[in-house]
Amino acid sequence: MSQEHFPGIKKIAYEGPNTKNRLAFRHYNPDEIVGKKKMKDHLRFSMAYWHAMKNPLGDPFGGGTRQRPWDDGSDSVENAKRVADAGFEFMQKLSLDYYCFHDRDVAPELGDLQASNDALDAVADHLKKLQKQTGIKLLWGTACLFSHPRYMQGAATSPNADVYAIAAAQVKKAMDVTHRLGGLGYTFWGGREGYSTLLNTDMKRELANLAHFLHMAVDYKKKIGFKGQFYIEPKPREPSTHQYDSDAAACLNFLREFNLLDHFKLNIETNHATLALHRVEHELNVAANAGALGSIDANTGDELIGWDTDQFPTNIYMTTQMMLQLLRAGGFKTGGMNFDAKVRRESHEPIDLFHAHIGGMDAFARGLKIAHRIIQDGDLDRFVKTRYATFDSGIGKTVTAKKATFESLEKHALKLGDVVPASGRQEMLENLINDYMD
Ligand code: XUL
Ligand code: CO
Repeated sequence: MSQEHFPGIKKIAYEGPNTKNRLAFRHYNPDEIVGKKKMKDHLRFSMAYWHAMKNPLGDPFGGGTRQRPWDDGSDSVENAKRVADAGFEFMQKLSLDYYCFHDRDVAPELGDLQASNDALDAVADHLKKLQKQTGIKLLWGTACLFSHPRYMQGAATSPNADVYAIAAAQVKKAMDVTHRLGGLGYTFWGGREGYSTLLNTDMKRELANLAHFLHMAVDYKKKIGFKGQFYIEPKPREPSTHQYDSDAAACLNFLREFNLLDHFKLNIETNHATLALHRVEHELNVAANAGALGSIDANTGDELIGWDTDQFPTNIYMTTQMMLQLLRAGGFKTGGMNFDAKVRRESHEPIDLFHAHIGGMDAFARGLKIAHRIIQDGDLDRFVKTRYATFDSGIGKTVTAKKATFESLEKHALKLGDVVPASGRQEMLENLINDYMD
């Protein structure tokens, strides 16, 4: 790392909640112990290469606004290496211990597949060197199967077998590189795996092709000895009208139907949950209940705009709810908290990238500490347990033990008068959560 890409910005330090320095952590103190682990081991923060390093910040009405002095926009390997240098300087200055990339974020897509593969290999050598120098790890890799025009009708669900073959070759290469870089995981986000109209779509056939694609990935993983975790990242719409991996429940059903559940966990993204009309804690809970909560793409959406705005998460109530789910599920094993988020188009200066990540990291540090205290105190969990207490004794216990039948329940019901369940006490519990928000 020869040249400094963020001159004037020192390594961001923890200075506590009363500091006036906007380039400091107020809550994220990486080595502070919360429960049994350091904060950094609970949160496992990761930089999303595509947003932090590459996103020019265009929108449907205008082009990019962002100053990225580290990227000359050329398709050269030299440029890609300089972008990587900037990325690793950025991660070091922010104490981001992990990063995630698509093949086409780190290296250019060139005229033919072989040339693109060669460029990717050359940049991967450089990334390996940077990882070694800094100790920063690859959380997961993935392949971009959605930007190139050939993928306009999908990749693993394309109606064209040649497109399907190119997508397979691209994933094979991205898995090789992820493996070579010691990646802890590999993500499949559906990209354009979905459809716009059933008038031209054989959904059954497309899903069978997608399942076979994922089975081939599982086979290849074994073949090359890649031990990283596979993830599927649900998203309901955008870019397609109907995305096949529409939410956590749909993904789990697909994985079960095609015998893939043992090989995949889910990567849950907040703004995707919102687009599916779910709270992110719902999606995390659905995944955790199936033993499939793998990783998190941390961001948030603007509730007044109907698309995937990928904003940095700053809402402490939301991060608290997320951390409650994560802690109850036993925390991350292979996954981490990947900031799949971009600064606003108006925030075009390099320093804005620091403010954005500092805010997100502090918001999750607070959420972690608050959620830990809520769990330690136990009042919330005790309330929930008590709410279901009728299933712990008497007739309810026969249900829990799966001994009940319609006849046995009818016999019991006939003896009952009218029954009024206890209050759900939502407002009291919302007040209880507020008590922790100091
Ligand atoms: C798109 C999205 C992707 C995946 C990786 O909405 O979230 O960036 O995280 O392909
Ligand atoms: Co994502």
